[in-house]
Amino acid sequence: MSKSSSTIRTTCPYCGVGCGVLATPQPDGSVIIAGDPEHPANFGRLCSKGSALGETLSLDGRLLYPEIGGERASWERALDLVAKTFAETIAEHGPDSVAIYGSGQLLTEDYYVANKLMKGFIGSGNIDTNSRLCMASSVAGHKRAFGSDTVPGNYEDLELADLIILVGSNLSWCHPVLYQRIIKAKAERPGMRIVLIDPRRTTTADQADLHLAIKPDGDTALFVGLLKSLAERNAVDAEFIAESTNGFGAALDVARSWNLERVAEATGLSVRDIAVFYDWFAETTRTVTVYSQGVNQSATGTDKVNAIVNVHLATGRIGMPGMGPFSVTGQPNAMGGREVGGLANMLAAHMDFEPANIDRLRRFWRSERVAQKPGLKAVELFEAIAQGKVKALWIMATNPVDSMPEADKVRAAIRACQFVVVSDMNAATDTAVEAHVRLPAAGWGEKNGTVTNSERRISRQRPFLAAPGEAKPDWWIVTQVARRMGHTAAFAYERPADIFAEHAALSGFENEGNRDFDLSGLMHAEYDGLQPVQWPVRAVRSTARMFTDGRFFTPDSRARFVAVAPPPPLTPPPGMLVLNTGRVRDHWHTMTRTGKAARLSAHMAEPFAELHPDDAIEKSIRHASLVRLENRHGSVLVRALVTERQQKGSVFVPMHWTDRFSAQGRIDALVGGQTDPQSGQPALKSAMVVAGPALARRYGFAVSRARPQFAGTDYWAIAETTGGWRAELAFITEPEDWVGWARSAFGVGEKVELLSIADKASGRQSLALFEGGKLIFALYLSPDPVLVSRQWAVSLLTETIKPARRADILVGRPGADRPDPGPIVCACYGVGANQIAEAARGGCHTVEAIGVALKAGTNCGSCRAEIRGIIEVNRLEAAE
Ligand SMILES: Nc1nc2c(c(=O)[nH]1)N[C@H]1C(S)=C(S)[C@@H](COP(=O)(O)OP(=O)(O)OC[C@H]3O[C@@H](n4cnc5c(=O)[nH]c(N)nc54)[C@H](O)[C@@H]3O)O[C@H]1N2
Ligand SMILES: Nc1nc2c(c(=O)[nH]1)N[C@H]1C(S)=C(S)[C@@H](COP(=O)(O)OP(=O)(O)OC[C@H]3O[C@@H](n4cnc5c(=O)[nH]c(N)nc54)[C@H](O)[C@@H]3O)O[C@H]1N2
Ligand code: SF4
Ligand SMILES: [Mo]
Repeated sequence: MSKSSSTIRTTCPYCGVGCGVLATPQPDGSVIIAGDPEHPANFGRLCSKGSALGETLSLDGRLLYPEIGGERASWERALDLVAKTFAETIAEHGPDSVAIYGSGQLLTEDYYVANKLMKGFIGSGNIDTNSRLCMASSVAGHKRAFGSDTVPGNYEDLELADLIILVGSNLSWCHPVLYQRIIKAKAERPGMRIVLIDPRRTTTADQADLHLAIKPDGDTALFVGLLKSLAERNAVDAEFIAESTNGFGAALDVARSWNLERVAEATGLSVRDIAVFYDWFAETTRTVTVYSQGVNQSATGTDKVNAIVNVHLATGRIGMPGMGPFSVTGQPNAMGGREVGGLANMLAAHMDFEPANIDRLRRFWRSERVAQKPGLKAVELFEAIAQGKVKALWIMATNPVDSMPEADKVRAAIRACQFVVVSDMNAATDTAVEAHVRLPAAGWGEKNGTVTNSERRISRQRPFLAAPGEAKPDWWIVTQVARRMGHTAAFAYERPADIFAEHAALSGFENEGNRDFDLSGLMHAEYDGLQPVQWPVRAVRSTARMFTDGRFFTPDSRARFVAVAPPPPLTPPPGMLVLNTGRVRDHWHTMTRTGKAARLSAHMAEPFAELHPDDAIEKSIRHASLVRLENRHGSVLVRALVTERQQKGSVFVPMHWTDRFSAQGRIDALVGGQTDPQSGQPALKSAMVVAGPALARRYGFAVSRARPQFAGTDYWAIAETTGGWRAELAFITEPEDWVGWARSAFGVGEKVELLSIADKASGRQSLALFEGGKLIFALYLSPDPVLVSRQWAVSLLTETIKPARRADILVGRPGADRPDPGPIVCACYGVGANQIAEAARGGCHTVEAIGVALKAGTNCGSCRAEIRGIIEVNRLEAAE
């Protein structure tokens, strides 16, 4: 797309890759979205989620006005109430009786003022963020090793590397544009190798030269064993160790007993595979180790981080092109949050809670109330709320009722809390519906500020839409409350640029190069036109790589080895499975935005549990039937997906489904509150659960024009489609009257007659309503999972239907001229699995050939790994 005069340069609000986006509003209110060819994170590429951003901007479900107790209120009243209640609570019970729970989806300017209010002027450390669930172990690991929370490298290093090790990262789905950059570099330099370390065979494995399907939490053992192996074969950089580090001996002492056999036992990997990995690492100088939630979200996450960093320090592979440990961040502004002190144990500008730093802030902010000690970390915070110790809570841009461990307890704690404020774009998230005060936040496209991506690059998010209703940006809301609490001068900002200038000034304040985070070169930068830039930026120059001189931010400037000992293996109690949780390609977290885009919802339309075939047989769980997962914390009901990709003994469930989209799909209801002792990050990937079949008497599938209501139905999952909704259903107990059930589910009055057919022999039954040429709803019921083509049924909602077709529709039979495209694989062009399989059988044996034939995979490219998988299977079938 060419850039027109109304095109705005902004940044994608999803993952930490931080892609530049060109947004061009159209006269009809729609917005054309394209990748920014000049942005150094993506050079014009976007993934499926980024490409579909224009489809998530509708006002459906938006919170448009402030509300108190569910009633519309003026901003004046709502802000007064929040300020007054916070002030009174603090006056009566002290500053630690209040808290803010924020998010890596706030912009840096929003985050800066929230932190300043809590730590600088309320005087409590009680501001924590969903980054505690996300990056806290990386932060703790960085600080132990480097003395600062510094990501050393940049994206270019991934293209320059000869060996890329992906640990606990499903990069192809979670950081797709970065993944594509790697795959392109590998295509150009086939000598480049990729190793994936993940218990599951994800689509990221498809391009890996070696996939190590490690036992859950086996990572520390694997990297400790690697340290020993490197030392033994003299593959360490003795000079770097001597000049630039401390603690090598102690780390090696712990590692000595970890020979290949012991590592094999702890990781479940073969000695041969481990040896290949160790050989590759030893012989490849240009090595980058990328890690993500399979590392961080663990009870031993910080140790995993340091086990990884140790091998990079031992080989001196840090701070150089194509080398380094690389924690890729999840949220668009996970890094920005860390920079402003969004974590309860950090102060602003990457400063720790040390007396000199507290005093520096006191002087800089001119406040005598700066918090003296760290506040409560997320899991502790919600415990303190449950215990009534924290009495007023303000939640911003996060949905803890779905995303926190022990999610049912978190919901109960929020319900029991005396005063809960939620700032969100949406009115009815599972968290917002529990709030006393709801504040309408401006969202992406409306907000103005900065974010920092995984490679320390600060980019602007610029507005191109007016905020709807009375929605306001988060920085404004916080500033207004702060002023009403009496802090007028300290929060006199008029615009985000004022906040950014102060943030940059603080980072440079008394910073003689002894603190990593320094934006002093941007203090007077022209904010509106700010180009993407990597920090530190001292005296104008930006810094592409850190630690290039072998100096670190510890008191003696040396990096530290941490003597980490592998934990005992994670063994589920008899009869239980390890619950692994994470993401799917086309949804973002609790789906408040991606759930609005039909093409994103088409990729995976219901919550599921991936099980290994052996576990499925043992537990009598059939593919596509229902499975109940439970433990003492809670229970979920999801679809069974039996697959060899899953490791035996564990089950994978996505984190995305909430009470808005499913009957019983909130997976965090089952995750316990165990945390890493260093970082306080919860172990979100290793709960223990019992899995068993849930015997559905009847399964259903429906499409409908209006959003259906299934309250009381055992299993339902709904997804938005073009023209309406689709729903998967299952009934453990059946309603007595199907017609009555359908009327209430689809909102059809008594007087309207429904079409219906039933086949006694097969037990199949369908109900439908047509109005003129329109299908209002169609419901298919069957004793077995319903086989009707989903794509076909969905397409009926946008077609004009002649009366003659009604009978075929009732039986669920596409016309002979309408082959079933199958589940959508390519979200951009709506190409289904059956179409790709057909083309593969017909001779398209490469992803490129499929692209020429069907266009699939030719836009964002996020589906290319899946296309490759389908080609493989069908080539084999064709050959048989
Ligand atoms: N499509 C999509 N992309 C996203 C997001 C999204 O919601 N949707 N969210 C963003 C955010 S905030 C984040 S934090 C990132 C997360 O990005 P990732 O960390 O890549 O994603 P996850 O799926 O959470 O987990 C990654 C992998 O860790 C593996 N794993 C589990 N246990 C272990 C273990 O013990 N060891 C190892 N080595 N691996 C293990 C899981 O099997 C999983 O495949 O994604 C970002 N990008
Ligand atoms: N079991 C399990 N649980 C997990 C994870 C896992 O892998 N497994 N991953 C964890 C991780 S890494 C993360 S990051 C969290 C994510 O979990 P959450 O942060 O809870 O998920 P989101 O859906 O991103 O919530 C963001 C909310 O902010 C709103 N919002 C969007 N933009 C704005 C804005 O500009 N201002 C305001 N005020 N609101 C806005 C959205 O509508 C939405 O309600 O989940 C964590 N929980
Ligand atoms: S990779 Fe996709 S989700 Fe992540 S920033 Fe880029 S376009 Fe957005
Ligand atoms: Mo995250």
